[in-house]
Amino acid sequence: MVDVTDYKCDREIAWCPGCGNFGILNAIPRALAKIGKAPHEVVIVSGIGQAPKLPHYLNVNTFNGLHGRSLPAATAIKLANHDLTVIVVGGDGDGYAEGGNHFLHALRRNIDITYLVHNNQIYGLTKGQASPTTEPEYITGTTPWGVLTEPFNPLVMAISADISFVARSFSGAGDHLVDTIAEAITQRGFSFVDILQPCVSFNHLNTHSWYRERVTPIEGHDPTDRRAAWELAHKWGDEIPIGVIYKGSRPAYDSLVPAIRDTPLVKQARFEDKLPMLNEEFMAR
Ligand SMILES: Cc1ncc(C[n+]2csc(CCOP(=O)(O)OP(=O)(O)O)c2C)c(N)n1
Ligand code: SF4
Repeated sequence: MVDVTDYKCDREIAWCPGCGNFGILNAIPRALAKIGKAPHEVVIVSGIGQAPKLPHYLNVNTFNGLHGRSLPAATAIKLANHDLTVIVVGGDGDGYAEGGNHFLHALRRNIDITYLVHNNQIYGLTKGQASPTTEPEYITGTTPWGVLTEPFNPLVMAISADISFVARSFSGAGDHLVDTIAEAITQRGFSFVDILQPCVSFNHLNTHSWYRERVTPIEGHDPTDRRAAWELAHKWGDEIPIGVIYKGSRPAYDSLVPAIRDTPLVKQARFEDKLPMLNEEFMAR
């Protein structure tokens, strides 16, 4: 029986008091305990930023790589050992700017991993520069005339790519966030959750109360209806829908690769063990 305390870690947390990241740190072990996943069965992969510090604060297997490069590392881990539950955490800068190219290709592959983006609509770690999801007109150090472009819509991208699971939640949503993460992890294929997460130090527009006044749980929506999902994904403003927005039906990538479909790489004979057989084959040519 898995318990949230199995994930407990006493390392000192370097986030600002009141940071929305705490809600996500609290929800992930609750979601894992809910579905009975023990720490040794899970790897949390991250890049660089405030959000990617999250796995340091849990007793869990971790791979901490370069800024924006977490998805390729997670893909490799999953393909090498698809018995592992692979979760990726990162910020909106990490995922939609520096890692935007990798996001596109992870969507295309529908790899069986769960991607949780802490979307605080700002670069937190590097002190408040605009990110691809910063609101138009918002003034930051890199946008002295205010953001002049339209924000990137990651949900629309994910629905367009027809991945297995697309959801939005809020770091202050408690059980809603736990249930959404648990469902994302149990869903086969690429599961993506955009989590609204206030950065109390550098984003003074999208605050806890700003999000709380707007987030509205989705009701009566059929997540297999792609057109309805597309419309929900475009809703932003006075009302911001949270919940499961889309469920696709494409097969997960690892089920398509003949070399690993039945036996993950880690369980296959080592390459050195195959050498005598390969030598024999080549010499006979
Ligand atoms: C390739 C690269 N570009 C830029 C940086 C500098 N850098 C580190 S974290 C960061 C932004 C982090 O913002 P975000 O990903 O939104 O995460 P948050 O800190 O808000 O959680 C940047 C630009 C870097 N480390 N590597
Ligand atoms: S700078 Fe923002 S994202 Fe980083 S710890 Fe502080 S509140 Fe959180």
